[in-house]
Amino acid sequence: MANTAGLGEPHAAGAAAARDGQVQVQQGPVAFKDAVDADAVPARPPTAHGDVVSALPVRLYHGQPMRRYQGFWVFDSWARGVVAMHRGGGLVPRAGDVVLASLPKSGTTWLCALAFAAMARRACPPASPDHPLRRLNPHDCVPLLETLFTVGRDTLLDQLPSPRIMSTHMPLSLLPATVAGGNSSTKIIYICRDQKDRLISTWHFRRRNDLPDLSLQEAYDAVCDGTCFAGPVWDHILEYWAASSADPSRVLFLRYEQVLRDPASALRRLARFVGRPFSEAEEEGGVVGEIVGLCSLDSLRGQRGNAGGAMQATLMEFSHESLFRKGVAGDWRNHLSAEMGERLDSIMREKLAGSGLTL
Ligand code: PAP
Repeated sequence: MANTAGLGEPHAAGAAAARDGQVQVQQGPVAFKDAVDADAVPARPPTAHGDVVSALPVRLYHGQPMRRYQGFWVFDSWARGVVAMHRGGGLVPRAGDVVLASLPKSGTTWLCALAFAAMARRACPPASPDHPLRRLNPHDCVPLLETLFTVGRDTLLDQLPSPRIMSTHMPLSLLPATVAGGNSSTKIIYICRDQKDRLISTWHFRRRNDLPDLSLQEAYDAVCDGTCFAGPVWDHILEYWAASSADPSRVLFLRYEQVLRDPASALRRLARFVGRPFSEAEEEGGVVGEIVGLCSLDSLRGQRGNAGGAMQATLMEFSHESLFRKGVAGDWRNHLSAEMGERLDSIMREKLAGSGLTL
C-alpha cells in the first residue's frame, strides 16, 4: 500500500491535511494509497491479546486455521488484529467517517468504487483521465480495517484526511464500540448478496488466487453450517439489517442484486445517505451516469490500476484481476444443483425469519 512512484502526486488537499495532522473536512476523500506511505510504517503485528486468541475455539478451513471470536469465524492469522480492532480503541472516529461493510464477495470492490467516486466527485470528476479509480484498484482507495490492524499499521488511519472511507468484512459487533454504537457519527453502508452467488464467487476467487484448494461441497457446507470466514453469514447480515432498521440514517443496507438492476438509483441513495446528494446541475450534466460508467465491471477491469498487481491482505495476496469476474446474479445455477440451492435458501429463510428481511 505504498505511495508508489509513478502513480501520481498525492491529492493536494489531502496531503496538506495529512501533513498538518489536522482533522478537517475536505472536499472529498483521498485515495488511501495517495494519502499514506504504508511502506514507511514498519509492520508491527499486535503482540497483545495472544491469551485471548489462544483460548478461542479453532477449526481448520481447508488447511487454514480459523478462530471463533464473539460468535464469528476469522482466520487465525487475523485474529489478534480483529481483537485489537474490536477492543483496542485504535480507531478514533471522526465526523464524516464512512465505513463500507460486507461479507466477502458481496460487491465490496464495486461499493468501494461507487462510494469513493461519489464522495470525491467535486475534487476528482469522474471523467478525469487521472481519476484515482483509473490508476488504483478500489481497495487501494479504501483500506480494509482488519488487515491494517492485523499488520499493526492502523495508525495510518490517522494520516488519512477527512472524510475517510474505510471498509470491513467484520460483523457490526466486532467493530469498535465507537464506530458500531448507536451514538456513533460514523455512517455505515452495508452490501448484501444472495448467498449462493456469494459462495460461488468466493470459490472462484480462491481458485484464481491459488489458495488452498477447497472443494465446492466443502465451501457450501461451511456456509450452510455457519463456519465460513466471517460467518455465520445470517448473523453478519442480521446485525447490519437490525442497525439499519433501527436507524436508516446511520446504516444504509444495499443489495447487490438491486445495484445491478439499477446502479444509478443505488448511487443516488448512497450519495444522499452520505449527505452529498446530486444537484440538479449534476443530474443534468450526466454525473450520475459518468460515475456508474466509471465503476462498471468492464470499466474497472480495464483500468490501468487493475491490469496487473495484487492486493496484500496480510499473509495472503489477491490479484486485482481476480476481483472482476462475471458480476451477475444467478451464476450459482452453473455450479450448484437445484437441491443445494433450495437447501441454502431454506436455511437463510429460517435464520432470517421474523427480521423483515428476505434474500
Ligand atoms: P472482495 O470481498 O474481495 O472485495 P467483492 O468485490 O465483494 O470481493 O466480490 C467480487 C464480486 O463482485 C465478483 O463477483 P462474481 O465472482 O460473481 O463475478 C465480481 O465480479 C463482482 N464485481 C466486482 N466489481 C464489480 C462491478 N463493478 N460491478 C458488478 N460486480 C462487480
